[in-house]
Amino acid sequence: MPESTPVAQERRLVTELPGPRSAELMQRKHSAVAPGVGTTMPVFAARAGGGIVVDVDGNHLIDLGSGIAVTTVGNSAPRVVEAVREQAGAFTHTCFMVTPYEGYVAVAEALNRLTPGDHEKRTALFNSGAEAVENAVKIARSYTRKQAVVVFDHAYHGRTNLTMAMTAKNMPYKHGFGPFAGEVYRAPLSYPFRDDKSVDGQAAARRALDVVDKQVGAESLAALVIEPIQGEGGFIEPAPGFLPALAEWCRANGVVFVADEVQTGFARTGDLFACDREGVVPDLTVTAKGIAGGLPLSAVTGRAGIMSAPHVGGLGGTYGGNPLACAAALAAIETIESDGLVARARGIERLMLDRLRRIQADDDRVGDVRGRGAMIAVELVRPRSTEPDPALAREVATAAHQQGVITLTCGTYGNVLRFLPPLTISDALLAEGLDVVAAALGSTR
Ligand code: PLZ
Repeated sequence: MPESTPVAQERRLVTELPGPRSAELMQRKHSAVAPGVGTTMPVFAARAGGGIVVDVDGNHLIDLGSGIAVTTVGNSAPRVVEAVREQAGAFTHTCFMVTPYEGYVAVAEALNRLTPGDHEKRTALFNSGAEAVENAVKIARSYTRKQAVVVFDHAYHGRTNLTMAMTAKNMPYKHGFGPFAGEVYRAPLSYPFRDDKSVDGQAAARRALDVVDKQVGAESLAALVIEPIQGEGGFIEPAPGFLPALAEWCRANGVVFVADEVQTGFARTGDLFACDREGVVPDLTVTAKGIAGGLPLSAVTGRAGIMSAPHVGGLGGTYGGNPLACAAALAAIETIESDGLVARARGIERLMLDRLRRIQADDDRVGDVRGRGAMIAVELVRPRSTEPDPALAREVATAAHQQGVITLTCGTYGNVLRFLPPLTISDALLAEGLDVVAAALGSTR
C-alpha cells in the first residue's frame, strides 16, 4: 500500500487473529527477542492512523490504547511526519551537550509556557518517562540537599533501578530484579472506590501525610512524587482536595512536589495536564509519552530555582532531546493547540462514560467506571462486591482483541480495563470499539 494512502477508518478482519504473517513474525520473535519483553496482542503492526492500527495481514483494528497513551495526536500525525521528515534531512543528531540546536530550546520554551503555573521555569529533556522521573529526583535532591523520596501505593514510575523502587507492583515490574534503590518510602493513596466513604480528599491526605511524618520526616524528605491520576496502578483518580492538600504540605515543609504527568499529560485527561483540573501547581512536572507523537522524548520542567540547583554538566545524556524527537514534539504540541484536542478529549470522555455507565447499570461485575478525558477505565469485581476479578478482565480483553479491538488492562490487581484512544479517533469507531467490549463482557456471563 503506498504510504500516502490514508488508513481506512473502519474495523475490518480479513483473517483469524493472528493472521499467517503475524504468526510467522511471532515465531521469529520467539527465536530472536528476549522473552521478558512480552506483547499484549500477537499481531504485528504495519501501519496506523486516526483510530486504526493495520496489521501485517491487512486486519484493521480499532485502537483503544494509543501505544499506552503515546499517540495522543494520532499515529503518524501529518504535522509530526512532516516535521520529522524535514529534520531528518537536515541532521539527525549532534548531541545537545556538544553542539546545541534550536529545536531543544523551542521545546523547553513550549513546556515552560504550557505546564501548570506561570512562574519562571526551566526544562531539561531526556528519552523515556523513567529517565525523566529519575532526573526529577536528582534535581530535587540537589536542590534540597535531602535524600528521601515519598511515592504512593499503586504507583508506577518506570523500570530502571530507582524507578522500580518507586513503582509499587512486584509482578511483573520488580520480581527478581532487586536490590532496589534506598530512601524510597510509600504512603497510602486516595482510592475512592476502595476507601471508606468517610475518607474524602482531605482525610486521605491527612492519612498519607501522617505516614510521611511518622516514618520519614519532612527534614529528611527531598521530594514527594505522585501521578495526578494513576495510570498502570488502575486509573485511580484521587478524591478532590487530595492533591492540593499534598502540594500545600510540600510547600510548607520544604519538600519538592513532583507531578508524574507521563501518562496523564498533553490533553489526555481533558486538560492539558491533569494537575490543571484542581489548579495544583507542582514544583516539577515530568512529561513523556504524548509529548512527541510517538518519538521517544521526556522532560522535567519546573521552578527555575529548583531546576538550576544541579551543577553545570550534572544533567544530560547522549540522546536527551534528540532533534527528531524535538521536531516531533513541536509538531505534536502545535497539533494539540490548533486542532482543539483538549476539547476533543472531553468529548471522548462524555461518549465513553455514558456508554460504560449504561453497561454498568446492567452488569453488577462492573464495580466502578472512572477517569477523565480519553483516559477512562472500568474496574471489574465479583458481583456486588469490591473483590477484584482479574480473570474476567483478561477474558474480556482477549475477546475484544479477537474481534479487532486493541484494549489494555491495568491495576495492582490486574482487574481494570482501560481505554486510551487517540484523540483523532472518530465517534463512530469509538462507539463500535465499546460495542465490541460490551459484547465481550456479555459473552462471559
Ligand atoms: N510514569 C506515570 O505511566 C509508563 C509502562 C509500560 P517509560 N507507563 C507505561 C510498561 O509496562 O513498561 C510510565 C508511566 C508513568 C513513568 C512511566 C515510565 O515511562 O517511558 O516507559 O520509561
